[in-house]
Amino acid sequence: MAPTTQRSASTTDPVPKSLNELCTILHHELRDAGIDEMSDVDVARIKRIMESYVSNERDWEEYALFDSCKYTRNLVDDGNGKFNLIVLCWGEGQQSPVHDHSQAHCLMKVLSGNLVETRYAWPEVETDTFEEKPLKCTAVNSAERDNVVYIHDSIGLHRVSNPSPTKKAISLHLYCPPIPSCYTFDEQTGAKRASGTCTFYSHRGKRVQFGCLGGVVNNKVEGPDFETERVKPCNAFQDTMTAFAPACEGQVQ
Ligand code: CSS
Ligand code: FE2
Repeated sequence: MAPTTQRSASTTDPVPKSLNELCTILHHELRDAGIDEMSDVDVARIKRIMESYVSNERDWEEYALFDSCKYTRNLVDDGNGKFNLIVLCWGEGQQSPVHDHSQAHCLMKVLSGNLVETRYAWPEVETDTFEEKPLKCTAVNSAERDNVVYIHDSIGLHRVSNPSPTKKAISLHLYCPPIPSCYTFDEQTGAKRASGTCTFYSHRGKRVQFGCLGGVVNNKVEGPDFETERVKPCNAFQDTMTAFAPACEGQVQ
């Protein structure tokens, strides 16, 4: 991150009164943002802005789409390519694999339910051996409604879980810049693999049946992945998210 100059006063922070307002504010705040341009101060400000939005179900119910086999990723705003704002819906016991964030800044706000973020150190690089080593857990953070968690590759890796066997959870994720793909890690061995394309379950409340990274033009889903995904069976989305949500990985162990 770039060096920071202390800017004062959270009193100058805009306070979004709705999810739409949060989108507008983020477009303004992040209009020039890129991977190198977001300083610690910028991150802290965006975190405060996201915290100050009080989750209101009416704002996000159209994105609250669940799948019994995996958590879903529902695109709210593509940030004109500068960022992605995504609603993630976590069924009872569902979780992500351990993953990195492709050098992007990731801010996760809980909209409903409770989530657990388990952090890990990057695996030690073994240059001359292929020794398997469990990942080292560095922190376990619980996040409640309206809490915001920040992570970046400079902090480490993480897994996000909905630990509840009875309650769903919903979170709002800001990625700046957007993450087209990342790496996932085996907790027991540290083995790393490419996630494949991170796809969406819905775009602005419209279901993307087969998973697609492409844009939405005139309400029609477009994108290079779409045709190839079509040939897959009904769980194609699961396949396109191979690493993020392998078949029913989602049970908390
Ligand atoms: N990075 C994961 C969720 S935890 S931040 C994803 O986008 O699917
Ligand atoms: Fe993450």
